[in-house]
Amino acid sequence: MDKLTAEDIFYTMALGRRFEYAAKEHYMTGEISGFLHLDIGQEALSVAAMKAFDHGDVFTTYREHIMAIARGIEPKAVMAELFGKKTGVSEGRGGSMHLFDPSHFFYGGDAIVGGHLPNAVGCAYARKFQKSEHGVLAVFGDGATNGGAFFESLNIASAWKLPILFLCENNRYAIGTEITRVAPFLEQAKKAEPYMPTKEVDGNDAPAVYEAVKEAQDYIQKGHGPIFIEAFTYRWEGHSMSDPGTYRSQEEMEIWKRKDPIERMKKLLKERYIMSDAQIEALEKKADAAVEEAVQFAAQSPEPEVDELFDYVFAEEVRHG
Ligand SMILES: Cc1ncc(C[n+]2csc(CCOP(=O)(O)OP(=O)(O)O)c2C)c(N)n1
Repeated sequence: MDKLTAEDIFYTMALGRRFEYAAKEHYMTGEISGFLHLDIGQEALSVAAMKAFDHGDVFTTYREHIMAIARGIEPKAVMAELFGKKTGVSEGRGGSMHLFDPSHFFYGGDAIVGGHLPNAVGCAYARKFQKSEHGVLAVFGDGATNGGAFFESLNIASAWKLPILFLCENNRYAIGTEITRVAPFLEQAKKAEPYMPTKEVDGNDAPAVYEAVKEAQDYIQKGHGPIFIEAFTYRWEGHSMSDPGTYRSQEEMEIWKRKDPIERMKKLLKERYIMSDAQIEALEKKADAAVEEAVQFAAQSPEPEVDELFDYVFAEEVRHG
């Protein structure tokens, strides 16, 4: 990974974490409502995967604010969406779980666990049919690998050799359920082994995620069919704002906090890329300013109009002939 990419990944991770803490704060004050799932602790995976997969369509889950930003969507538009404002990326209609921007090939933000996987497979089918350069990246949690939609998606993607990367974000918990209580093993990639090549990666190691996703993107674009990566990481916060997370021990959380992906990236910038403390601090300050600007923009933006409430509810009928 070159220095510019490493710097960009660090900056986006720092921005992402600050963004999430700001979202938490504004949820507490009531400016953000509905559900809010934070990604703190998982920034290496979210940012590096998006930066590496620069040539294709992305389908992901409700824990997607940082992914949307890393994909290139303005932090202002993401924060305004969380605030339910008209200037939000989904015009205030989606909220935290439904960030959607076709101009960045970012199709959610899906609230249904594993529900986006068949959609992603459908998109991969379309891309193959169109002979497009685009591959598809589908990100999902360990919990999603227990649903029928997951197995159906792997099956058809492999039978039809579709250009899709299945990226499992294994943070060990599906709300309060530890993965080995509902699956016979910790490594969910084992479920994909009969269907496609699989790879495991340390999800807190941004360069490792970046390289693995780049390689996988190249693989699917060459027409070899689907591929599966499992990245191991940990979320520091509860499942959502309504979850106090009492099912995890303090000791377990401390172990993972010591594996902080941002501190790790910072160390790398200093040691491998010879960046000074002042240079790193400047990036952090830039991230602070971007988040402050995003919050101000969101707070000052208008609400959607009530008389537009039913727009986009039904598709416009297209008449042929
Ligand atoms: C089909 C379906 N079942 C149940 C739920 C409720 N639910 C929301 S998130 C979640 C846990 C998912 O865990 P995982 O896939 O590991 O993702 P993570 O939250 O850890 O990122 C559940 C059960 C849902 N949204 N959709």
